[in-house]
Amino acid sequence: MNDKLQKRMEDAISSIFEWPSKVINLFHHNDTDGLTSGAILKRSFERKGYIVRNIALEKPYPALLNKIFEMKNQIIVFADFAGRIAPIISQLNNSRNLVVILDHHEAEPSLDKNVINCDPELFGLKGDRDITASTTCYLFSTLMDHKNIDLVQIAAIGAVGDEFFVNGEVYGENLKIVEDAVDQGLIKIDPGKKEGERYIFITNRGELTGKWIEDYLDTLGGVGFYQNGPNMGIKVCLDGFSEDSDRMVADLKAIKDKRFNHEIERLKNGEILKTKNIQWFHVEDRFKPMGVKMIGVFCDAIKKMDFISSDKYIAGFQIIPNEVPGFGKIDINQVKISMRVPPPMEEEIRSSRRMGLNRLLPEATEKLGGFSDACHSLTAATTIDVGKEKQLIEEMEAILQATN
Ligand SMILES: [Mn+2]
Repeated sequence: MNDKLQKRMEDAISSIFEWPSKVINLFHHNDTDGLTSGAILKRSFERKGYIVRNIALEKPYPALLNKIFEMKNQIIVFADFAGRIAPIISQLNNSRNLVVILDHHEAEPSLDKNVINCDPELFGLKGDRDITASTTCYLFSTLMDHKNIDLVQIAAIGAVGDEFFVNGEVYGENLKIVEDAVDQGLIKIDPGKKEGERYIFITNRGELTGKWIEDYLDTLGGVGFYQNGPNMGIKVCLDGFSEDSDRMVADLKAIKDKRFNHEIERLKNGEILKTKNIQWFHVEDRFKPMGVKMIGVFCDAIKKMDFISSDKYIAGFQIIPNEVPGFGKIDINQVKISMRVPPPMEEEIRSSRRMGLNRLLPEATEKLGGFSDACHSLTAATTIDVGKEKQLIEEMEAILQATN
């Protein structure tokens, strides 16, 4: 591993061991990478005698961060997010708690000695190629205690699940840990296959592909976000598949199909609004009780359907509930927008004939004081205040028309 990253992690570990509290407040993302990260950290800290309070978050919204940093004298760990907002966290923390960030997204250095940012992006690794949060957390846990190498298969599930492949294979640090899992007899590789199908995990349920496990965990974490799905996902990572987890996944998939089909009917019946370059719709709270990741999944699901115009960007809005499991009521008062493009436009964006979503959406969002997070050229999502939806569409049209 990178020496400087290792040193940073070792500093973080000794700071935790020296801190007077024996409780870890663990906040982790709710996708496959985030759940596997959470599972690895939960087990590793529990082995050291800590009480772990883990809470899955879809995003570290500002209102949530304010609430979290009402704490003092605590140990707080963030996994699979927060690398980029280390400066904001530093300000909010003001040295009162010990904070460790184990992320792999774009990163900024911390400004507080008690906020230790172990994001590998700060050390020259690429989070969208070399290393997932699960691998970052696994390396951290093996530095904490070498015997945690038995958690390598969980790390590999995250490494395959985040879908950063080079020529159909995982790469860099992710590749090293997958090879370790192969050596331990926990993964087999099917050389005839690519990407998520290539890695076969040996589980209590027999041999399962990475893709299959990813779908299972994403369903628990994303569809089941408001129904204790993330904790079931962590339990699956640590203890294996069970009848309970299977039943939960089946129930959640049924909810998802029902909500999606209902919405597709509405859109087919004309509930889709069109401007010059954008086709958009609002699901309000009709996706309840699913998490807000589902608006992006839904945009993906419909982007090839025949009621979709092939030459307009696709935008869907979903209201973010004012509650977060583990926190109770919290005034977020925001709406999420997810964007995709129909397949014919993908090539136009790749060849720069049309503007990528990574520019269009964040620029418009910023004008309205919203919160941009993960924006790529073909998939993007941000959040804005409830009530500004139409304005956001107009801002995007203005940006597009100004550049034409
Ligand atoms: Mn990740």
